This record gives sequence, structure tokens and C-alpha cells, in this order.
Amino acid sequence: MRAWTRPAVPHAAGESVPPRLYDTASQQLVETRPDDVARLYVCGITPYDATHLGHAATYLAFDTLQRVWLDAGYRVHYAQNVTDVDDPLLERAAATGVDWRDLAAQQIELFRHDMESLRILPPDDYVAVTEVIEQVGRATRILLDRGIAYLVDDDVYFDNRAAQEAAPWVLGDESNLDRQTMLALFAERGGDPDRAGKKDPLDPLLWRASRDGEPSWPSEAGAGRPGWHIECSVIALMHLGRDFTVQGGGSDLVFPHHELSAGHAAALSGHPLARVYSHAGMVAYQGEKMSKSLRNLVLVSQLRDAGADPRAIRLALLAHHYRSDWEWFDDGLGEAAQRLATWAAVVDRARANGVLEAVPAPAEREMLDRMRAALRDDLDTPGALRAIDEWAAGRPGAVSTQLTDAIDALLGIRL
Ligand code: 5CA
Ligand code: ZN
Repeated sequence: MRAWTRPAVPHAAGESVPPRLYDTASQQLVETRPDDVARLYVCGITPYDATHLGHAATYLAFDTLQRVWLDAGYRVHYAQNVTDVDDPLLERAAATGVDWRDLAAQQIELFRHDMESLRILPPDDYVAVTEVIEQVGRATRILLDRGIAYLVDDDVYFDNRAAQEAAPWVLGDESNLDRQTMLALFAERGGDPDRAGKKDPLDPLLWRASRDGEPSWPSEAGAGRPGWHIECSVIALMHLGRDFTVQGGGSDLVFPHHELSAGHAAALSGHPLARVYSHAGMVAYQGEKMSKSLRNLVLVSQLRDAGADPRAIRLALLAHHYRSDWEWFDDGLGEAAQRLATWAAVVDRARANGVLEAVPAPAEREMLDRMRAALRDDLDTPGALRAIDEWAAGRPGAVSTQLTDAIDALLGIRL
């Protein structure tokens, strides 16, 4: 599927190193030192109620990761899915009397527009589930044939216990959760622990047999449609291969989604899904997690329509560390606009005075070093913004293009 237009990423002078990133599985900071190409998968949207600031913050976190890799001289191969057929989308389409395909298409288009306006780097492979139905059916068939999946009526379930014996994967190793917590989260996030006939309440659905009034496709697993987790395993394996550099998403995906998509991929390939599991914190609004079900959403498109500069939206999100849970307050945008204006005034003044230099002055070089050091330290964007604030507060008379290029390359803000 078409992604969106790639923003220019200037080359920033000087050298950087790959970042250290917090790994949810090992619960520590790890070096993300790719072989040569950094391979990244980030779970994409389920296309309804897009794009709220929680979505935007999560994609911006992994945008920053890519920019730091690029700055360190790596190439990046980035894949992202779109969950364009799943229960919540079908329910919303039914409730609003819209065809689910139209709802998905309209929301994906809005998402593209939002990502483009925020200058978020697009995936190289942007893949909708409806584009890989055949491959998911085949993967399900393979797991059935290997005895790692079983039927309940005509629905196909993943056998967690059999997978643990056959593959380099242990339930709970990615998420570090106890079984009680896993059971609660599984029920809350799309799982069906009480379905009669399952071997283990935590076994997830791989393939849902066709039902009246639901979309379905013929496949090697019978007529039906994919379960949720398997889509990401199949798309990631197809485009990135096994054992890729980073699997990313918001922290609401740690369990069951990333745990079980890692299990499916390990059972299919015989190798771990990814080296690092990275998760962005949850953005709240009005005291609760911003979520489709609570309907407490602030949409990127609403802010844009109200006249916000997309660079200010970007800065308002970058002001929070990606891993923390934080709450959006409406004045966050005003503060970001103020910060942007302060920075832009320094550059505009230098430009007007004809002192936009090629080579950075010592204070600029120091700021650049601080900015890079912050970003390589688990993507500390608040630290990077502080470094720029302090430099701007010194009211420098001259500004180098290397500096404005570096701010653009690393933070996606063109001054
Ligand atoms: N389609 C699945 C992933 S395969 C899905 O979770 N879609 S989503 O539309 O619900 O979320 C898209 C991305 O935004 C996911 O990475 C999710 O973790 C993240 N996300 C959702 N809500 C928030 C929030 N309030 N704060 C931060 N990130 C969020
Ligand atoms: Zn996913």
C-alpha cells in the first residue's frame, strides 16, 4: 500500500553513535547496534478515530529512533501494518452504518495526511492486513500442520504450550508479567480466555472462520479472516525477516499483542522475532488514557484545522520523554509554539543580518554534542530541546546552516 511522502532529512555534520534503548524484554538499556541496516517494525493503526495525539506520540518516538540511526550512518528498513480488518473496526462501521472498507480507506488517508504534516518518516513497507490474507492463511496452515495450532469448531487457535516446546519463545518473557496479570490483560485487549474448548485460556485466535455478515476470504486455513497478532508476525517476517533490530509500539501492546506475535513468529521461523522490544508510554487526556473506547481524543487534524503549526504540535510531543506516561493539557501547544518562536527568531535574525554561516561556532558545536548525547541516551528528546533552549537563550548573533540542518535531521523541525 502507498505510505506517505518522505520529508527531506539533511545530512548533519559530525559523527554520532547508535542509541541505547530501553528493552522491555530484558528490562534494561541496550545498545541498538544494527549489522548494517537497522530493521524496524512498528505496529500501525486500526483505522478509526485516527490520528489522536497518543498515536502521533508513539510514531514520533520511532521516528526519532530512525533519525538517530540515520545520523549514526545506518540505513533503516522500516515496516508498519494497518489493521484494516478486525472486530473493533467492524463494530464501529456497523454502529455508524458505514461500509468497513470505506471507513478504513478514509481513516488511512487522514492518517497519511497527519503523518506527512508532522514530517514523520514513512515506512518502506506499509502493509494492510487485507493485502496479506493469503499469507496469513498459509502461516496458519503451517502451524496447524506442525501441531502448534488447533481447531475449536472451525476457528484456529495458537497452542502456547506446544509453541514453547518447539520454538525459541517462552510465554511471558517479553512482557515479564505474571499469569494473573496476563489473564486480565488478555481479556481486556481482544482475547477470549473463557472460550470453551481452548487448551489454555491464553491461547490466542489465529484464524476466525467465516460468520454471517462478517468479511471473509478463502484460504489454506479455510474461509475466514485473520486473528490480530498473526498479522504483525507475518508482515514483519515477510518484509524484515527474522530477528530484526527493534519491534515497537505503545505500551498497551506489550501484552498480549507483542508477546504473542513474537510467539507466532518464533513458531514459524525458528528464530526470535526481534532483538529489542521498545514501547512508548501512554498519552492521557482529562485524567485517562487517550483511547477510542473512552472517546477522550485530541486529534492531530483538529489542532491543524484550528491553525496550529505542525512544528509546534511536534515540539509539544517531543517535550515529553517517549517512555513516560503523560497527560496532554491544552496549553502544551501554546508552550511549544512559544519555544518554536524563540528558536525561529534567532535563525530569522541571523538570516536577515546575512550571518547564516557554514561552519558552526564553538557554542553551536557544544549544543549539537549535547543534543546528540541526549538523543542517544534512550531518545531523551526533552534533554535535546533543553540544549537548544539554552543555546537560543544566549541570543547568538550568527547561526550556522550545519546547526539548522542538524535540528531538522534529528528532531524533524525546519527552522
Ligand atoms: N492496529 C493495532 C496494532 S497492530 C493498534 O494497536 N492500533 S491502534 O490504532 O489502537 O494504535 C496504534 C498505535 O498507537 C499503537 O502502537 C498503540 O500502542 C499506540 N497508541 C494507542 N493509544 C495510545 C495512547 N493513548 N498513547 C500512546 N500511544 C497510543
Ligand atoms: Zn501489531
